[in-house]
Amino acid sequence: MIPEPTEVSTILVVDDTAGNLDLLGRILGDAGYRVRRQPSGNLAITSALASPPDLILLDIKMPDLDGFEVCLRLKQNPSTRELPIIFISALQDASDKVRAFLSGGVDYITKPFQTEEVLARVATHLRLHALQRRLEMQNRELERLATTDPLTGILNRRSFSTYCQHYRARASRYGASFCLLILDIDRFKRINDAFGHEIGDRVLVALTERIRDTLREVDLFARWGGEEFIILSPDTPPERAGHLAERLRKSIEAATIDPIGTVTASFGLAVNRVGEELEDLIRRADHALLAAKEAGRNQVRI
Ligand code: GH3
Ligand code: MG
Ligand code: MG
Ligand code: MG
Repeated sequence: MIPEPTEVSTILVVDDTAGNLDLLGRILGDAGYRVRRQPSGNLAITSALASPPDLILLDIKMPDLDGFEVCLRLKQNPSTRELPIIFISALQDASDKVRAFLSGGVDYITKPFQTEEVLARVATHLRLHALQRRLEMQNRELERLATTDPLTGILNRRSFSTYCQHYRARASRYGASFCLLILDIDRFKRINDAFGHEIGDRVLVALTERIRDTLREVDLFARWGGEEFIILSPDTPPERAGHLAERLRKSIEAATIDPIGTVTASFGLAVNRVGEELEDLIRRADHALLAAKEAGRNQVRI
C-alpha cells in the first residue's frame, strides 16, 4: 500500500546557506517529517538517486548546480521523475517562477518564507502525490482486470483480438507469415460432470500452464471461451505451424492431471493469407477445429 503522507514522509531539503538548511530542517522535523539535508545541487542529486525522498524542497541559487538544473536532472531519471519538487528561493521575478515550473517543479515559495506556508504547501503536495500514485495503481489494476482472464491469468478474448489486429496489420505490411491455432478440450463436459466444476477449473489452469510452457515467448496465448484457447504464433511458416500444433497436442495428451488422469484436445489451424481479414482467418481455424472434432478428436486439422 502507498503510505499516507501523514505516515512520516521523508523530505530532502537542499540549500547552500547553512542557516536556511538548519531552519527549514528544524521546522519540518518539528512538524513530524523525516528530514534529510544537503548543502549543494550535486550532493542533492546523489542523495535523491540513492534513496528517493517523498518530496524535495529546493533552493535555486547555489554555487555548483543551481536548483533549475538539479530539478531538470532529477526529472530525467525514472527513479526520481515523479518526485514533487518545491522551489524555495529569494528570486521574486515571475520569469524565475515560470522557469521553476518549466523545469518540472510543482510549486514555488519565496524567501523570506513563512513557516505555516511552507508546511501547508509541503503537506498539500505530499497529499496530491500520494493520491496520484494511488490512482495510477488503480488504473494498472483495472487495465489488468480488463485484459486478462481471471481463472487462468492469460489474455482474455478481447485483448487477444486487439493484439491480433495490430499483429495482422504489421504482418500484412511486411508480408510475414503467422498462424492461428484454436484448441478445444475434448469431452470437457464429462470432466465437469464426473468431478465437479471446481476440478474442471483446476484442469483448465493446469492445461494453461502446460500450453504456455510449450509456446515461445513471442506467441500470443489467450482464453477464447470456456474450454477453448487460441494462439497466434508470429513468423511461423505453414510447415512449422503444423509441428507446433502437433507438439501441443502431444504435450496435452501426455499430461497426467490429478485427479482426472489424462485429457486430450482438438486443434484447428489456419495460416494467414495475404490481405485476409482477421475474422476470416479465425473462421477458417474454427472450421478446421470442427473437422478435427468430427474426425474423432485429439487431432490437428488445417
Ligand atoms: P467436445 O469434445 O465436443 O468439445 O465436448 P465438450 O464436452 O468439451 O464440449 P461442450 O461444448 O459440450 O462443453 C464444454 C463444457 O465446458 C461445458 C461447460 O460446462 C464447460 N466449461 C466452460 N467454461 C468452463 C469453466 O470456466 N470452468 C469449468 N469447470 N467448466 C467450463
Ligand atoms: Mg542559495
Ligand atoms: Mg467448446
Ligand atoms: Mg470441448
